[in-house]
Formats: sequence, C-alpha cells, structure tokens
Amino acid sequence: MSQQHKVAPPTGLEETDSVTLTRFVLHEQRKHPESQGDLTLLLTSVQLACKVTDSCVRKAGIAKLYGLAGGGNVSGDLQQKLDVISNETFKVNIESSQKVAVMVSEEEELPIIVEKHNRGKYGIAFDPLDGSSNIDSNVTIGSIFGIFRLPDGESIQTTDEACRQIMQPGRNMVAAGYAMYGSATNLVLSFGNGVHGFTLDPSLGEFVLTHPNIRIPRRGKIYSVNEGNCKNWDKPVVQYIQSLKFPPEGKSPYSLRYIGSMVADVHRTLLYGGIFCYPADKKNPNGKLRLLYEGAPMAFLMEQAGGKASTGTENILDIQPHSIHQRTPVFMGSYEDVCDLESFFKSASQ
Ligand code: AFP
Repeated sequence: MSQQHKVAPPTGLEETDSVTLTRFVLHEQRKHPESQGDLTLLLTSVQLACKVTDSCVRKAGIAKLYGLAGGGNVSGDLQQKLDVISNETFKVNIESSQKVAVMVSEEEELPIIVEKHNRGKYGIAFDPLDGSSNIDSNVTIGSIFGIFRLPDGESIQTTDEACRQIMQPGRNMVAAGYAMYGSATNLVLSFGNGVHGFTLDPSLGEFVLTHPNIRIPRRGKIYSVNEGNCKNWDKPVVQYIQSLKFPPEGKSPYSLRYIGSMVADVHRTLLYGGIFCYPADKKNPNGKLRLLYEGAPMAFLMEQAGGKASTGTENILDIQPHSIHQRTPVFMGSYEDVCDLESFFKSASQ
C-alpha cells in the first residue's frame, strides 16, 4: 500500500499491521534486486523447524517426550528424545527448501550431503536443541543456526568436500540466528544488517517483530560463567573474573547470572549487556562450545548488535575451522567488557 493511502488502523486494531518474520525477510530481500529469493525460502524452512520444535517442547511433558532417547551425540552426551525429534525436524524442513547442499548438525558426526536434485547454493550449521540437558526441569532451551554461501555445492560428492566447503570463518555467514523456547518463544536473526528479534504469537502461529534493531549496551553489569570450573581456568580468566567481583573502591561488583543454556545466557547478555563466558580450561583446552553452530553464529549476532566476541586472544569470527565439530573458548557481550577481558590475556602474554 502506498504511503499516501496508508491509514492508521482504528484503536485496538494496531495488531492488524504486525510485521511478521516472513514479511520482514521479504522486505529485506527487496533491497537486493539481484536476489533470487533463495535465502528467504531457506529462512522460511528454518522458521518452520523452530515452530515445530517449539510445539514439541511445549507439549513434551504431556506427550511423554522428556527423557533419554538411548543414543549419544558427537560430544558423547546422552541424546534426549527431544534432541532426536528436533534434529529430524531441522533436517527434513531445511532439505525440503531445496536451498542447501550441506547441513552440519551437532547431533550428527558427519555432514549431511543433500541429494543432488534437492540441492541449493547454501550450507547450514545448526544445533537443533541447545541446552538439552536442562529439558526435564523446564529450563529455557533453544536452537542455533548459521548459514554460509558454498563455493560450489552442486559439485560435492564426498564428506571431505562437504566439510571443506562449509568450514568457513564465521565472518562469511550470510545469516545467523537462534530460537529461544522460554516463557515466550523468540527468534533472533541477522543477515548482516543489524539484529532483529521476533516473538511467536501463539494465536497467529507467526513470529512478529518485537525487538527491531537490537543494540547491546557498550558496557554491562552482569557476568555469566560456570564458576564451578574456576580451579581449572587459565590465570587471565581467574584474574578477570576476580576483577569483576572485587572492583576498585567506589565501583560496584558485577552481578552473576548463569543458566547453563547458551541461548538463554546469550539472549539476556544481548538485551542487558555484560559478558557471557565459556573459557578454555586445563581439562578442555578449547573450551566446551562448538565453533560452527554455537560460537560463530552467536558471535555474528553480537558483532551485528555492536558487541564483540573473542576467544580471549582472537575474534571468534576470524577463526578458520579445521573440523566441523571443533570447539572454541567463548567470551562475548558488551564491547568494553570483552575488551577488558582481552586485556588480561594481553598482559599475561607480555
Ligand atoms: P547441553 O546441550 O548438554 O545442555 O549443553 C549446553 C551447552 O552446550 C550450552 O548451551 C551451555 O552454555 C553450556 O553447554 C553449559 O555447560 P556447563 O553445564 O558446563 O556449564
């Protein structure tokens, strides 16, 4: 509708003009006249996978979907029934979009190579249900994804080729996002033009734009880390966390908030500021979190929101992956907080 014909809806009917995720993505697509709409269709399939996963999470107790499925994932963690269901949901929906040639899932050791007749130009890495060890206690969990343009998806024949094509630095991502299954369901997304948050309206079954252009505060007041691992941390991490708890006279200490579910901890950090950490330690020299489908997509969102993501010594988005399930130390959040953390690593190396 042209601007001059646009009439304000009568009071009480404002919701008739909701910006749904589909409408938002189509609008963004129009800014790129050369676009063939492939990314739009791919995001529509991701959106559907998130809605189906959300629906399973919401009825898990009643439908007896809590508990273990009987297998293990690439981390050796016991697979929950919901891990298996969400993984299948993501694979089936994304493959049916015909816009990807390779999928990497935290639940599968090898990359999934899409049948030739169903292939498209993108690759996607996802953790279909992150934080799943929290499922049975009804703690917030989520799905994380990052989308890359592949150099030549059509030609892929072997696992090695699939890995080579999708193992790109996070900075190359064309889109990244997460869905969060909490007291409400959110989908937070960026295609390199800022970060936008949507909330699922259960009555419409649609994600509606509720948090346009999210900007993380330059500095926060909250740190988020599993402090139980402190005895195994490297010295710069111990010193940094200590500095937050015992600041100089006249400054307040930071508050600690830790859910143990990356999507929930990162979402809060994005909105309120501060720093989320999963450091390397003596037992896990590369930390716990995975680069392709946890660290990099979240780093992409943080940077797009004006924040920063680091391993302590390197920007997470610059890491060239050498394996699809490799881990990375993670420090992400408000720009100044992450710079402070890096300064402890710098001093230790001098
Ligand atoms: P699960 O999927 O096994 O629950 O792991 C969740 C997670 O990968 C990430 O979401 C959390 O930030 C992190 O692990 C929590 O790890 P700790 O339990 O070691 O603190």
